[in-house]
Order: sequence, then structure tokens, then C-alpha cells
Amino acid sequence: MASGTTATARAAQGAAAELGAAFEAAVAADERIEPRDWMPDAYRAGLVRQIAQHAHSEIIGMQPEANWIARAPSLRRKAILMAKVQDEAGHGLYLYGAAETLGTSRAELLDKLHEGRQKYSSIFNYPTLTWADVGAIGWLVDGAAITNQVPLCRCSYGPYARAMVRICKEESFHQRQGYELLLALSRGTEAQHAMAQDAVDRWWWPSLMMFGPPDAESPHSAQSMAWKIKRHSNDELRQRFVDICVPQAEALGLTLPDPDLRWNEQRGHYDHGAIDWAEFHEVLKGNGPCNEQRLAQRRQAHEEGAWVREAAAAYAAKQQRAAHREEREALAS
Ligand code: FAQ
Repeated sequence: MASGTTATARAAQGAAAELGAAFEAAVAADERIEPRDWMPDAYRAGLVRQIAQHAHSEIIGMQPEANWIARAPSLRRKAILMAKVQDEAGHGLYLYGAAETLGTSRAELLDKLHEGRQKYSSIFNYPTLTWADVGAIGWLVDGAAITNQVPLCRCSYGPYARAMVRICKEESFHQRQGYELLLALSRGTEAQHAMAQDAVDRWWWPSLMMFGPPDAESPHSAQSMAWKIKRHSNDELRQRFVDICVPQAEALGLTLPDPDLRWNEQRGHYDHGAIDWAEFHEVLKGNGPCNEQRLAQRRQAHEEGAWVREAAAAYAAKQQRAAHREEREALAS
């Protein structure tokens, strides 16, 4: 009996090792891992963590800009902004859909967000004080998002990578509209130029924080990169973003609020000043300028949307009953 048990345990161990080796080989060969493939529990959990945080960021990220829809300065600007905010809701849906393929429901993830048990991007805890902030968000926040997300199109997990392809196309439009908005303000009156500069001054540093803590303090990076969930480290992507933004700021006629920003011939990159990581950690702890307001508004929107979810569920059940009835009638005839 004892030897039978040992043999069974050995066989199970052998099968698990084979599955693990097949997974590692697929990752090494740059093949995509799909929902039905075996994957280590930590790979699944790591993906759910990142995708959920990403999805939550998209839907909470609707709030700062939605604040300006009713006050957009022209019909054209209003239509663009409405479309952008709706796109962000769509991005949230693609991402919750990707998380569902890992066995986690949207309802479960939303509960965690509402209870403060899952994070969303630090950037969305800052206020949008003027119309120029809409431009700064498009240029800098969407710009940082694209820099971070284009490599995610090659993420090893198929559904996340495919969602990112579509999201990046839309983010690219978002970034350009922000740039164009800031350009118009920068070339406008003196007051408009000052408003654009003030917005860039306030959004620059928080945008650099979007890339996450420095590599040496990033607990998830090493494993995520080994599994090809992330393709580049936080600092690499942050540097890429800084290098892209400096000439864009010059073209805009605006300055970046960093006296230490200068080209480093040896590195072939721009050096930048120290980031205030104490501020980042405070925002993550819930002490940013708008954390409370963002979560309260999100919870309220969820509660007010209960009737929509109920109506959609009732409609789906009705459709299903009708389909079953048709099936039964077809079988009987
Ligand atoms: N904010 O070990 P790492 C957008 C957390 S979408 C808050 O480096 P990782 C579109 C991190 O989760 C913006 N938390 O973690 C838009 C972890 O916490 P945990 C969102 C942050 O995952 C535009 C801990 O710190 N984009 O903007 C932040 O390897 C305009 C340790 O960090 C994505 O989510 C932060 N900034 O790297 C929408 C992209 N940074 O889980 C509306 C996908 C780090 O241990 C309007 N995500 N943390 O409790 C990623 O690429 C990665 O998850 C990183 C973080 C790079 C964000």
C-alpha cells in the first residue's frame, strides 16, 4: 500500500515537472500562453494582480478628465473628450475580460477595488484644476501609458497581449489629442500659455511615477520579466519616456520642471533629477490629494449602476430561456 502511494506521488510529481518544463519552454520560445494551458499558480496570480490594477486604472482614470466634459471650451473639444473618456471605459472592459480568462470575475475584482484591497495607478489621485490639465493628461499620462504598454503587446499571456494591441492604438490617438490641445494653448494668449505651463509643471513628476518604483525597489519586476509578462524594467521605460518628452516639450514651447534635466552624451540619454518617492508611497497608501474622492465616486457609480447590471442579467436569462425553448421545439418537431 505504502509503495503504491509513493508510486502515485512520484507519477504526479513527474507529470507536474513535465507541465512546468513545457510552460518554461513555451515562454523561452516566445510562444503565447493561452487560458487553457497549464501555468504556475504564481504566474496566474501575478497576471491577475497586474491586469486588475491596470483595469482599475482605466476606469478610475475616467474621472479626472470627465470633470472637464461639461466645461470643454468648444463642441469639437467636448466631442473629442467624451470619446476619449468612453475609450477608457472600453479599455477597462477588455482588461477585465482578460482577467476573466484567468478564472477571476469582474465582480470579484471590482469588490476588491471598492474595498481598497487592489491598487490603481497613482496618477489618477491628482486633481484636474484647469482645462490645460486635459492636454497634460493626454500628452504625459497617455504618453507614459503607451511607453509602458507597447511592450505589453508582446506579453507572454495571449489575452492580455491581444487586449493591449487595441488599447495602444487608441492611447496613441489620446496622446496626440493632448499634444495638439497643449500646442494650441501654448501658441495662444499669454494666459493660455501660462495655463499650459502650469499643467505640465504639475503633471510631469507624477507621470514619471507611473512607471513604478526604481528597479532596485520593485519586488515584482524580476519574476515578471523572467516570465515575459514585463519586457522592460520600470527604470528603462521611465528613461525611454523622458527621452521622448524632452524634444516634444521643446516643440511645444514649454519647459519641463526639472533643473537637472540634461543630455548625457556618454549614456546617450537625458539625465533627470531625483523623483520624490516619499510622495509616491503616500499616494499608494491612500494619502494623495484625490484618493478618497476617486474611490467614493467609483463606489457611488457602481451602486447607481446596479439596476443596469440587473436588467442586463435579466435580459441574458430571458434570451437563454428563449434559446432553450427553440432547441426543445426543434428536437420535438
Ligand atoms: N501606481 O514591483 P512593482 C493609463 C505598485 S493606465 C500604483 O514595480 P509591477 C491609461 C505595484 O502594483 C495606467 N501602484 O510592480 C489611461 C506593486 O503593488 P502590489 C496603469 C503602483 O507590477 C490614461 C508595487 O507598487 N497602467 O494610464 C504603481 O512589476 C489616461 C510594487 O511595484 C498599468 O497598470 C503606480 N504608478 O510594475 C487611463 C500598466 N507602480 O501589487 C485614463 C500595466 C507600482 O505588490 C486616462 N502595469 N505600483 O501591491 C504595469 O506595467 C506594472 O504593473 C507597473 C508596476 C509598471 C505599473
